[in-house]
Amino acid sequence: MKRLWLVPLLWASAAHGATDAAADYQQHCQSCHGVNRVGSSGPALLPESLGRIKPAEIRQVIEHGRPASQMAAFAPLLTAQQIDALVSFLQQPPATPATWNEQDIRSSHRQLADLSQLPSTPQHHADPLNLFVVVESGDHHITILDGDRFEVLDRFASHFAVHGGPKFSPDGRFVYFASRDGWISLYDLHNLKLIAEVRAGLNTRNLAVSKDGRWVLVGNYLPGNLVVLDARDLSLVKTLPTHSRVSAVYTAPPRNSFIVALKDVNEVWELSYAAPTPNFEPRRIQAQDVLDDFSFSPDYRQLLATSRKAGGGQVIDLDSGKVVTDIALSGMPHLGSGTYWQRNGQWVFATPNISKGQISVLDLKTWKLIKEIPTLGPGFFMRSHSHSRYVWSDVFFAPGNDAIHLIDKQTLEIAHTLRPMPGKTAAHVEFTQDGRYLLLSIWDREGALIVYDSQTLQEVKRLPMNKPSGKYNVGNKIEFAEGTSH
Ligand code: DHE
Repeated sequence: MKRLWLVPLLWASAAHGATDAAADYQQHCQSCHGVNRVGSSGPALLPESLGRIKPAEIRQVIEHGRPASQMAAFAPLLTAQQIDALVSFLQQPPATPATWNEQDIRSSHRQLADLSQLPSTPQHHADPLNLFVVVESGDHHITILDGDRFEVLDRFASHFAVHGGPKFSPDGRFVYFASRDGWISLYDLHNLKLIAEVRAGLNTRNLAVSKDGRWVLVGNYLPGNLVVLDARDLSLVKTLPTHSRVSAVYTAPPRNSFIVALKDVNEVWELSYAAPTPNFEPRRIQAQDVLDDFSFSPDYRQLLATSRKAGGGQVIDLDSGKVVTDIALSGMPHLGSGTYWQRNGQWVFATPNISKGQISVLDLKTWKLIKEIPTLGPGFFMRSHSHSRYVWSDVFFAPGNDAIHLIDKQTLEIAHTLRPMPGKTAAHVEFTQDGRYLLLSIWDREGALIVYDSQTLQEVKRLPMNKPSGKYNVGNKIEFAEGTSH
């Protein structure tokens, strides 16, 4: 008999907690984080948006706020139980599923400047092809840097959590950003001005720009779809449902197409933009596994993807759609960060591994493993330049992540290990267009961008920055240069 009483009591108290949290959300959070938690002036608070944050951190932010942001501390207003209830409430999907349709995309579009009224030549004295775009993830800002003098030309607020590399128009004048919250922004590097923005989804992965500069493709987790935008002003062209979360989108310049990685189905999609008015109908390449982290051969004929079934990586020929080979790679390769170079007249490809402290080096013709280079710990990013003797590779996931390895591209040995700021994570490098200098990030709120001479390895300059995550050189990016990310 007692049990019969206990169950309804527990149920009633759980239901009461949920109702309280919903009411607390409405009262304290909704004005900034939006109706149904889809975001407004503050970021979206959906499970897809919060998945990367531990519950303890969510709790900490509610209690104490976020420095240098509008997020206030709620500890004085809410009890510990109310905060606990809010933390679990935010990790559950909303009672009414969050949606974002074509009308929402159109309504979110904002034209911030009239391009036709702006000069079409650079309105600054820096070399437009040697600018750097730096994402400062600590306080969600973008810095534009003169790549010759290493001086700041502009710094502006981005949307919450820009992720993936910003992508450029083929002439290097425009740069496009994607935030995890779905906002796509268009910025003019000649006039140092934001031109337009649009919210393409509620939870976005990344974007790609077509080789001809006409289209921007956005890949979303929520809703699971692709969004095609007009690259001139980010107006909506088309949405394509994928019936799967989209892991990432890439442009394949020699193929005049976009390649799409899908998270929930065994398919890779190719969307041609070769026609004067493309219809973006996908060519579906059937795969034997979910393939969601890619790298490409330099000619974009072959795709190298992580595959659990293949025990590491799988190579797909993009023309035939057939599997070329499986590659056993035991350390969970992070292929998207891989890089290639010439060694003894042959192309080699190297990738860091997320679960093992080793760099895997492959022959790009035979796809045979040449060497596994032991490192101080699992890494995330690798970078080089055709004029650099070394590949720079971090140890992102290890306790000693203040170290960065310089791997000799010919001997495949670690030639140097630097510790630019002991105790602070050193990661992500990008070279100047001529390869003479390189910029390295210290991923800390009191971090820095450190400029090195790539030959002497001497530090040339240190610019204090707020967790500078990635940095991207315009010239290297628009040339799809060897050694950088594409
Ligand atoms: Fe990234 C690029 C996926 C977590 C920083 N990341 C990419 C790309 C993909 C990807 C597919 C290439 C897209 C592009 O450049 O257009 N990233 C993923 C994940 O699946 C993962 C592991 C989990 C997730 O939730 O997304 C993940 N990434 C992170 C982070 O936690 C990092 C370190 C911090 C952050 O900003 O979120 C991070 N990812 C980056 C950066 C790039 C990136 C800086 C661009 C690299 C480049 O040099 O081009």
